[in-house]
Amino acid sequence: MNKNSKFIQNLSIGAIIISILISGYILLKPSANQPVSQKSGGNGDISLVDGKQVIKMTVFADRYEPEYFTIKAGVPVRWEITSSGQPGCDSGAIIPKGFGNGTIYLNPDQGQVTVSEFTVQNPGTYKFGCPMFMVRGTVQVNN
Ligand SMILES: [Cu+2]
Repeated sequence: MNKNSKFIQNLSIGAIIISILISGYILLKPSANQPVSQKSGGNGDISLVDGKQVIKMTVFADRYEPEYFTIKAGVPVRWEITSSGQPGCDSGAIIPKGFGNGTIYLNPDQGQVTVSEFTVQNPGTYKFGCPMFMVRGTVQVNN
């Protein structure tokens, strides 16, 4: 093997490694881009207004943002759900499991806010999600 073909071989190996790195970056990017609040609990998004715990959440085609809330049991909750306008299975309805007032039907138009009010009496970890439960979120209810 002469010097030139070895150089071309090294170049091809380098190109393959770079493509692997780029595709890996593209594949992992969505999770790496999650706001810190989603990973650490998102409690900063909850404020107490007129004695109600206000949760603000936006529905995107593939996720809720934030997707994790911590609230207190026995204190009324006002859940303000904003539609991003992105089409998705989750843009039509939210199913709360074991809390709230049943299915929450959303107006999927961009900027529309749907409000659901309820009080959770029993502490625990509750899930909510789209009708197929592929897009999910969590409400942690503490004493
Ligand atoms: Cu779904």
